[in-house]
Amino acid sequence: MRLFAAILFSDEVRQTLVLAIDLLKQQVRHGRFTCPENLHVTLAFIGETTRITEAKEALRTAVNLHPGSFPLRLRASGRFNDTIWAGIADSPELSVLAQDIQDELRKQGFFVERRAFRPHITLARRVNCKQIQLPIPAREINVTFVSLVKSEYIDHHLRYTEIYRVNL
Ligand code: 2AM
Repeated sequence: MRLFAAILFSDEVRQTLVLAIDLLKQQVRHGRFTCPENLHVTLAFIGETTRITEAKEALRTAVNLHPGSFPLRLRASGRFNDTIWAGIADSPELSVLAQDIQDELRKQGFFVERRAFRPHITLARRVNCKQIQLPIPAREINVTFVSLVKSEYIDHHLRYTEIYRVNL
């Protein structure tokens, strides 16, 4: 299955992001908007694998290196080409957590790309608009767990399912 490690959100945080997506929908003609249950921050992309036990072990080991839950703050929106995202304010805890998860996955033999970690929450892809005005409330998120998430296409829709969770 196709897997990634991520931070998932409470209904309240998702609601804030859904309001931003609604605002975005008013400004663009086309786009593939992230559905509320799929909103997340990717910490490490694992890709196609059958080695689920090892992926869980890597997540557990990395999380055990950390002192506990920590706050994140939503930040202004931005874009990579035609992808629109909500930003995350700089967080040493988040960067170290993502790095440790990636390192533990590598120790377990997974290939994880060494690209710079730029935490974001994808709100929409394939958006055809030059300028967007998308304020994001600077709300705080308390991160209390990390998830292993399965990604699949069902009836042409992207579905993410949490298959494992480790509390911080
Ligand atoms: P995103 O975090 O920018 O939205 C599941 O596919 C998640 O992993 C998506 O959230 C996606 O991007 C991210 N992802 C997909 N392919 C990736 C890759 N090759 N490297 C890093 N992240 C990837």
